[in-house]
Amino acid sequence: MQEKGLTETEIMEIISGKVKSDFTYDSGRILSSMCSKPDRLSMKIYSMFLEKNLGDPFLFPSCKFFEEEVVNMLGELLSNKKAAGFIVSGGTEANILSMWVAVKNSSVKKPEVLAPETVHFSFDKASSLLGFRLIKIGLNDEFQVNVNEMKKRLTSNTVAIVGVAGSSGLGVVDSIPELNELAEENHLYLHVDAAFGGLIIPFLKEEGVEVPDFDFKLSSVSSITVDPHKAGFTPIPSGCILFKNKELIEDFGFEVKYGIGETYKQKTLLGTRPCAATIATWAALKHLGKNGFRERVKYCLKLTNYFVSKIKNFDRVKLVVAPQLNIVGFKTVGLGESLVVKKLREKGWGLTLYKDFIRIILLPHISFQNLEEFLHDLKNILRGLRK
Ligand code: 0PR
Repeated sequence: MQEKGLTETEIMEIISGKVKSDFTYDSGRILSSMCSKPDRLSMKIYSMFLEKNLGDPFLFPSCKFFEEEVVNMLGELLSNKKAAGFIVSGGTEANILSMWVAVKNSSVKKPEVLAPETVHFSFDKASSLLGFRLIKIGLNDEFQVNVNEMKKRLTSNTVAIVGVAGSSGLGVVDSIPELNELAEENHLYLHVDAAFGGLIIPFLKEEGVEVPDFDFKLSSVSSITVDPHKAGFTPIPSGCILFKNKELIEDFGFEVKYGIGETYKQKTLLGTRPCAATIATWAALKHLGKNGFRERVKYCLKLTNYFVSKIKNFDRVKLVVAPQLNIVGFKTVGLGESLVVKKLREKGWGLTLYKDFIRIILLPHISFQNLEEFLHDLKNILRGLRK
């Protein structure tokens, strides 16, 4: 740190120079992100409450109100008005919390958790932190978890099973109804990672798109991760962990012994927590309403169908699987996907290679015009590489 502080102008100059190299949602050229441009009002509100700490209910009691309201709104959307939970820093913290509760609520000495191969790497972090063995289960032809294989891997040490509702790579929704049966028969904790799908699937179903049930409608679902900062159009950080009911987390937590005489249990990984993000999340959900989400999801569906209809006819392009949600994975047969991505990035497209395929996530910051331009560039790049 330097002795004398810089002026506001100097600081702004340095920052604007640096952020120039970043992609922006406004350009419509970010094609691989699970996040989108936050709702305008939620960004304004975020900047107004930066000093508030959700981790200090004594000083900032209103924060609790906003957190509870968000939990209630998301719980109701996911078929459970009795859901309990927390606004957390994102899907990673939500998934870690679910596993923390599952392990703590069991008396197994060497706990094991079964999850699909496609599970997000936050479960590897949870396994490393909490000391359970994470067993990854293979997939069926639809890239969903192979439930029979999962059944075979159950042992007396299994404490939880995990399903994904919108996998990170392809947006695949596992057969959560079958996992629900498995959990019910074996009295297991069932966690559903709907970090991305949680705010999309309920509205896709309204449009008649066939997606498996995935939420608390299924009686043995113990917890769900749903991230407002992904398809909920809120500023980062905003994740949410929902538990089936408050009894499930009653014994869990760490006592806070200071305050105004009463003690309470803190049940999140973080202590000091950004309440600005929680109030902004509350504002986004209230401001958009179900109609706002419906419209956005309908638009994403149109974009996805359009993109798929076009790319299907491209020479040497192969879809990995027919998309269930608004995520499309494709391969460029014989033309090296990493080289194709490199060339697309040179053309100013913000996209990444997901393992061995190109992942496109169709969200409202992308216009049909953007897609046309992208398809045009892709076609030219593929043509150039074939020569
Ligand atoms: N669950 C699922 C299904 C996810 O896709 C993700 C994130 C998480 C949990 C974790 O959420 P947080 O990142 O909010 O903790 N998936 C993003 C993705 O695959 C995360 C990401 C983004 C990873 C950029 C790497 C990266 O470079 O897009």
